[in-house]
Amino acid sequence: MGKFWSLIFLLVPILGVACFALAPVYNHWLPSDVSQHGHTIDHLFYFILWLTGAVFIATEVVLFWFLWRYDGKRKGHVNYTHGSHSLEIIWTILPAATLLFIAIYQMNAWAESKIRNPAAGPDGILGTADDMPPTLEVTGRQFEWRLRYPGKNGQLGDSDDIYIVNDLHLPVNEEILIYLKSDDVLHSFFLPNLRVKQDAVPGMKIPVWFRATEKGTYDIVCAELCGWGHYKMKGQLTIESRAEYDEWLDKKYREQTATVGPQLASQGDGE
Ligand SMILES: [Cu+2]
Repeated sequence: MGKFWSLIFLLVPILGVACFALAPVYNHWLPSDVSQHGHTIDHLFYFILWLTGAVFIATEVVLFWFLWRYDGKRKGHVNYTHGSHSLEIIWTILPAATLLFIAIYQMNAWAESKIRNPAAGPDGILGTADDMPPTLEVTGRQFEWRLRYPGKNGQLGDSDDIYIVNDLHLPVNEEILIYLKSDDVLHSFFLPNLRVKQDAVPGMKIPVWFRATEKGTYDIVCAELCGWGHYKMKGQLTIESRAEYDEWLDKKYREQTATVGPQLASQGDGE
C-alpha cells in the first residue's frame, strides 16, 4: 500500500509539468505580445518559471524517493536527529542568494516599464505633462474604464475634452503616455497583450507608458478584485494607424459636441 501512495504522490509533479507543457498547445498560455518592451517581461517570467520549475521537480522527486524507500513495510533501525547546523545554513543561504540574484537581475526590466517614463529627461527623473503631453487619461471606477482624450485644442483637463467609456483607441508604433486614476477603490489597469499592468489608486495620478507594435483589437481588464462587478470590468483596446486613429477621435468629438455641446461635456468632470 505504501508503494501505491508513493506513486500517487509522484503524479503531482508529472501532472504539474504536463499542464505547463500542454497549455501552449491548447492556447491557454500567454497572449501574443504586441508591445516594444513586452519581451523583457516575458524573459523574466520564463526565467523565474524555469528556476522554480527545476526546484519543484527536484523536491518532488526527493519526496517521492523517501516515500518509496521508507514505506511502512520496511522494518529496521530509525535514526532520530536534532537537526543539522550546516544543512540549516545551506538551505537558508541558497534561497536568500537566489532571491537577491533575481532582485538585481530584474532591475532593468522594472526600470524600463515603471521608472523610465518617456517624458523623463536624460537624467531619468520622472517627467511631467510639460515634457510630454499625455495621450489620454484613464479612470477606473466600479465597474468600467472612463477615458478622457484631449479635444481639438490638444489640452487635457478642459471643457474641450472627449469622454468615452471602455473603448480605447491608440495609434500603432507611437509612444503612449496614460495618466491612470481611480474614482473609488483600487483597480488594476491590465493590457495582457502589451504586458502592462498597473494599479489605479484613489487620489493618485500614475503615469503608464508603452508602445504598441501591431494593429488589432485586444482586451482591457481589471486585475484587482474591486467589488461585485469586477468580472465585467472589461474594455476593448484598438490599435490602429495614425490616420485611422485621428479619424476615429474626430468622429467621437463631433458626436459629443453634436449631442451635448462642448461646454456641457465637461460636466461630471472630477478635477
Ligand atoms: Cu476594477
